[in-house]
This record gives sequence, C-alpha cells and structure tokens, in this order.
Amino acid sequence: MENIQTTCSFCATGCNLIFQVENKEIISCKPLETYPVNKGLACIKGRNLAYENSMKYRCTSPLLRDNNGIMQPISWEDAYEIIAKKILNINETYGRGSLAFLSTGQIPVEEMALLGLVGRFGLGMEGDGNTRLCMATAAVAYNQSFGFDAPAYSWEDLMTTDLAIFIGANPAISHPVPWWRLKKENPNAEIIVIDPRYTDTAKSAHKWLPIKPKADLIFLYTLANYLIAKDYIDHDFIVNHTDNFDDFKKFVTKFSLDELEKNTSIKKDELLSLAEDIHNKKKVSFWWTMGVNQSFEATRTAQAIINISLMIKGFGEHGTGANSITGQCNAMGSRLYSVETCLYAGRKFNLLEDRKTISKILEIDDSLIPTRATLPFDQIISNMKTKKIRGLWIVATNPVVSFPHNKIMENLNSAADFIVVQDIYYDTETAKQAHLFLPASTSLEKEGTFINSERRFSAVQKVVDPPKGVKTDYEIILEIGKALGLNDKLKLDKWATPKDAFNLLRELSKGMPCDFTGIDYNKLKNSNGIQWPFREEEILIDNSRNLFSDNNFYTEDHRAKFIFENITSYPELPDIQYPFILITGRGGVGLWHTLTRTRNIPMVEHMYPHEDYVLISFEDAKKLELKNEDEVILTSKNGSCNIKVTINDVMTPGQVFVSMHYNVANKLTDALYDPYSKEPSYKYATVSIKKV
Ligand SMILES: Nc1nc2c(c(=O)[nH]1)N[C@H]1C(S)=C(S)[C@@H](COP(=O)(O)OP(=O)(O)OC[C@H]3O[C@@H](n4cnc5c(=O)[nH]c(N)nc54)[C@H](O)[C@@H]3O)O[C@H]1N2
Ligand SMILES: Nc1nc2c(c(=O)[nH]1)N[C@H]1C(S)=C(S)[C@@H](COP(=O)(O)OP(=O)(O)OC[C@H]3O[C@@H](n4cnc5c(=O)[nH]c(N)nc54)[C@H](O)[C@@H]3O)O[C@H]1N2
Ligand code: SF4
Ligand SMILES: [Mo]
Repeated sequence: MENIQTTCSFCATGCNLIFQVENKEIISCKPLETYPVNKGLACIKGRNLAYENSMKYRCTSPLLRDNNGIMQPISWEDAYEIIAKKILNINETYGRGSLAFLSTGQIPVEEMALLGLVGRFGLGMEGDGNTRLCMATAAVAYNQSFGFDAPAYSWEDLMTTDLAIFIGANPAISHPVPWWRLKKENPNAEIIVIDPRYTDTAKSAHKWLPIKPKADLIFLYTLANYLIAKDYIDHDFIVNHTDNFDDFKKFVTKFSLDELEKNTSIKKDELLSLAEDIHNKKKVSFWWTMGVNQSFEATRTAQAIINISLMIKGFGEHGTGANSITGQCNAMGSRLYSVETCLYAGRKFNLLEDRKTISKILEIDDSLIPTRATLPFDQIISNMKTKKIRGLWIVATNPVVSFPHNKIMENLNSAADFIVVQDIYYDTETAKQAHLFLPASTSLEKEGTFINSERRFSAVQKVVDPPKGVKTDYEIILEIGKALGLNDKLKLDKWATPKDAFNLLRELSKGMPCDFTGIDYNKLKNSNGIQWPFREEEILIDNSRNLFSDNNFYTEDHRAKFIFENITSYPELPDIQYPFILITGRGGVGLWHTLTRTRNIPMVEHMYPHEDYVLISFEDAKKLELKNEDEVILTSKNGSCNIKVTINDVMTPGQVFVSMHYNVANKLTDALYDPYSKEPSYKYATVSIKKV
C-alpha cells in the first residue's frame, strides 16, 4: 500500500489529498490533516476526485472524424502526423493569425507553459484561456492598481479577520473549505454578504445586503464617499503609499446617500451601519468572486473594492485587504505562465528587455516571441466565424457550453478547417465539434504544479498511471511540437519533462514579483506548498505570507493607484417584453462547471437534479401562477429554452437564476464584455417567463 499526496484539481482553494493506492488502484482518498490550506477538510468533489478516472466516457486512442462524420479511432502517430499536416498547411496558406488555441485554468503550470511555447512562440498562434471567462477582471484590476497581478492575501486572513465582507461570492458552494474554516476557526468574525440572492453564504452570514444586480459600483462609490466624509480613513497610508486619492475623493462626492436605495436597493441605514462596522472593527477584509468579475463594468467594480481597502486602516496587515478569490485549481498559473495575456512570470510582451530575458533563458530566437498579448477569447471565436482563424486547438475547456451566448459556438466545426479537442472525455459538447479528438489523462494520472488562490505552489503527483493509450497533456503538447518540426527552433530538448519546464519557469521568474527561484520541484512534493514570492536563499519561516506588508507596490513609483470611472448605464433594463433579470452561476457544491468531471460521482448523482431548473421567488411564482416543477419557456433577446421551475427564498422578486452547469444558461446570456478585461457579463440579462 502506498500513500500519495496530491492537490485537488477542482477549485482554487488548493486542498491537498492523500490517496491510498494498492496494486495500482486507488483504494481511498482523504484530506490531508497537516496541510495548511485544508487542515483535514475536503468537499464532496475533492473526496470523490477518483471517480474522474472512470472509463465511462473515455477512450484509449485519438479519434478522427471520417467522411461520414463518424469519429474513428486512429493511432497517436497518425494523429500527430495529421495535426502537423493540417496546421502547417493552414499556417502556410493563410499566414500568421490563422491559428488559435483555447486553454484552461485546470492543467498544471508546466503544461500551460509548454502550450504557450509551442502555440504562441512556435506558430504565432492566438491563444486565450477560460481564465478570461473568470479571472481576467481581477488580473487587470490588480495590474492597474498594484502594478502586478498580485492577490496579496492568504487563506489565513479569513481566519484572523474581524469583518469579512463577501461581494458577489458564494463560498458556501464555491469555496467550501475556506468557508467552513472561517466559520469554525474564526467564530467571532462578523460576516457580511453583498449579493442579489439569498444564497447559502448569505443565510449563514450576520448580514445580507440584497443588492440590485450590477449596482455594486454605485454602492461602493457611495460607501467610499461616506467613509471619507466621516474621516474613517488612514491619511498617513494614503499620503505615503498611494496616488490619485484627491481626485478620487472629489469624484465620489457625486454619489449621495439620497440616491442609494433607488439605485442599489440597499437602504441608507444599511450603508451607514456597514460604514460603522468598517470603522469599528480592527481588521476588515473584502472578498470578491464572479458576482464582481463577470460584468459590463467589472474592472472598475473590482477597483472600487481595492480603493476602499487602500483607504481604510490596516492595508497590508493580516486579516485585511481586497481579496479576489480564484476559481479553478490553477487559474493563477494560467494568469502568469500561459503566455496569453502576459509573457512568462508576468513579463510584458511590449518590453524588449523582457523578451530578451526570455529568449536568452530559453535559448530561442527573439523574433519568436510575440510583441502583443493574444486576441481575447471572444475575438478568437468571432475570427473563427469570419474564417480569419481556420484552425483551433482546444485544451481542457468546454466552451460550447461555457461561452456566453453560446449559439455562436454551434456548428463551430463547419466554420473551421480543423478543430482539435484535447480532453479527458470524448463526449463533451466541445469534443463533439472536433475533427480530431485527443484523449488526455486526469490530474491523478500526471505530475506538475498548481498555484492556488493565495499564490501557493503545490505539487500534483501521479497517483495512478493513465490507461494505456491515454497520454498526459504534457506529452501530447510536446509531441505535437515535435511533429510540427519545432524541436530545434524551440529547443524542445530543454522541455523534456514537467520538471524541466518548472526549472525553466523558475529561472524566468527571477527578479519578478512572482519570483519562485527558492522552490525546488522535488522538495515541493509532500510539502505544505509554498507561496510566491519565494526567492533563492530565502528561508521559509511562515506557511502563510502576505504581499504589501512593506507597502511596496509593483508600480513604477511603488505606490498603489486609486482608479475610478463614471458609471456605465445598464445595457438593457427589464421591460414589458423581458420583465425579469437573469443571473447565472454555481448551483451546488457537488456540481463542477459543465459537469463532465462530476457526473460520475454517485453521491452527486443522488443529490442534484439531472436537468436544469430556474429559481424563482415566491412572489413571482404566485403572480405567474407557477408551482414547483412546472415547465416554462425562458426567453432573452439571445435565445430561449424550456426549463422547470424551482420556487424558494433565494431569489428576490424580479430576478431569476439559472445555473451554468446544464447548457441552458448560455443559450440566454448576452455577448457583452467588460471593456478592460474582456470578461463576459454572464450575470446580467433580461428574460421573459411563459408557462408551457
Ligand atoms: N461547486 C463548485 N465550486 C466551484 C465551481 C463550480 O463550478 N462548482 N467553479 C469554480 C470557479 S472556476 C469559480 S470562478 C468560482 C466562482 O465562485 P462564485 O463567484 O462564488 O460563484 P457564482 O455562483 O458564479 O457567483 C457568485 C455570486 O455572485 C452573485 N451575483 C450575481 N450578480 C451579482 C451582482 O451584480 N453583484 C453582486 N454583489 N453579486 C452578484 C450571484 O448571485 C452568486 O451568488 O467557483 C469555483 N468553485
Ligand atoms: N452562464 C455562465 N457561464 C459561465 C460562468 C457563469 O458563472 N455563468 N462561469 C465561467 C467560468 S468562471 C468558468 S471558469 C468557465 C468554465 O468553463 P469550462 O472550462 O468550459 O468548464 P469545464 O467543465 O471545467 O471544462 C473543462 C474541460 O476540460 C476537461 N478537463 C479537465 N481536466 C483536464 C485535463 O487535465 N486535461 C484535459 N485535456 N482536459 C481536462 C473537462 O473534462 C472539461 O471538458 O465557465 C464560464 N461560464
Ligand atoms: S474546496 Fe476546492 S480544492 Fe478543496 S476539496 Fe473542494 S473542490 Fe477540492
Ligand atoms: Mo471560473
């Protein structure tokens, strides 16, 4: 019997699990008691991670679509040859910009980095990830405000804070382990939830502020105005470590308390009481997730949170901060190492010096390194539709379900000359659009590293071998690189194993805010994980470290910036035709995204509905004469669907909710994006409801 420690590959909490393995089979899985992140806890997904390995929807060789449209098994050698031929052909015929990849926050750092190398450096591909649908807003907000995409906090801050304010976050479902730890380890902390819905998180908080959807920016500016007026601010910190406060102060004066309730549904008294709480509690922390990130004015909303945290006492101290919670297990890795929106380790495409550092360390020609970030996800898709992009390589994401207004993804394969889909399962909605499918191993069948929400590197260790005929993403990407003839050009010999990739990235991180030159790949295994930065020669004293305790930001003048802008008007308001606001998001602890990875878990099968449902308030149900299980047609300007009704106290009248899991929500959502982050505004559309 062997005990193998690895990192959970669902959410970005980064729990570590111990798998017992006998005769190459997993016997049991339990959360690691000593790991600082989860301390013996794990949710239903982590505990049941092994079901992901089930062979029910997996195949053991690549599949190629034949002339009749049927997927037929082929050998890996043939698959690589076909990919090389097709891709090189598209590249030669249509030139730079005719190829793209779509990637993920759910594979190890080393695999992402290799995909970036082969795709962006080797072939000049565009290449974006599902992190765009998720963390792009936080990344842009931090970059602009702090000078680097640097979430400063540790999970420990939740355990030491006196006041935790969750904005557009439902950790009771989405990040259950930190949520449980907060409740257990920090019972005296006051918890306030700002969410239009009365979520499980809101229900067990001390206060719920039922904000009107997308009214956060007005609310936060009004709150800032009031805090400044009451002088509940830290003048020394503002003067010594920030820029632009005076302009901000002037700007927010126009957000008066008189207009608050009309604009946000939050009563004046509630804001006053929140302001007093913020002033009276010693350590105040803000935590935000997709209710903020996925909006048409998301970046400025995230920065409105950052502004308040910079203004009040305690910035940089434990238990405080403006903390964006990450979604996928390795979204943080994708943000820094996928060569999509920045070069390796957050280096900049447009800086010659950064490009030179990379070409020198990787021993490749400067000219291979792109001088700009990728086109964003939505533009890659629209370039497919207009045939500017002819070939698409999709790795570990299922955009046919998860992309907004997903009608645009229908018949993707007839739009493109060649689509390769690389997934664990051959039957995802996206894999069904592939010309060629490549079967990849699960996180339990490979090695590498993840970076969690609090910047912690942790080891992914191989628990069992992949089934014969299935390959790791690392192997697949490397072999494709070789088949494309990129071996010499990219010095692929230097990238032979995930460990080699890690060591190259480590060197590339030197001197950057995310410097991890002090982390050893082998020593990371079976460890407590290590947060970046961790530099060569540094000694690890504390398992949890925060950024900015020295008030030293990554901007040129080392100061944080107050960034703000006028409010954007709603793209559409409820009217006679579409009287309800549609919100979308997570539906349960056991449900993961497009369900490919959680459908095999027996407990999940028993616990959750097998088809989608729309949540409606009691009041609206009464008005529309609906009862539970009634079927309705939901229609937005983008599409419509038949769906069953669930009536409960979660929803505020005038608002309905459809989860993102069952391929219904994105038939209705709009193709609308934040102007800075290009993250989709998944959480706002207007719809009508008709009883069938
Ligand atoms: N069980 C489970 N856990 C997950 C995932 C999963 O699929 N299943 N996915 C992971 C990933 S990738 C991510 S990104 C995270 C997402 O984690 P969360 O962001 O917590 O999840 P969501 O349900 O998308 O959105 C959170 C809340 O935002 C609220 N909201 C909507 N509009 C607004 C608004 O205008 N203002 C405010 N203040 N709130 C609003 C919604 O009502 C919802 O309750 O979860 C991670 N964890
Ligand atoms: N309406 C609406 N839509 C949303 C959201 C919302 O709140 N509302 N949230 C958005 C957010 S935050 C996110 S993160 C996205 C998620 O959207 P997706 O990334 O499209 O969702 P997943 O189901 O996680 O897809 C991951 C795919 O990768 C496969 N996979 C998993 N691990 C591996 C691996 O190691 N290797 C390979 N090759 N494949 C693997 C899985 O089987 C699955 O098919 O959805 C977004 N879409
Ligand atoms: S909280 Fe997140 S990381 Fe922890 S076990 Fe659950 S899904 Fe895995
Ligand atoms: Mo996400």
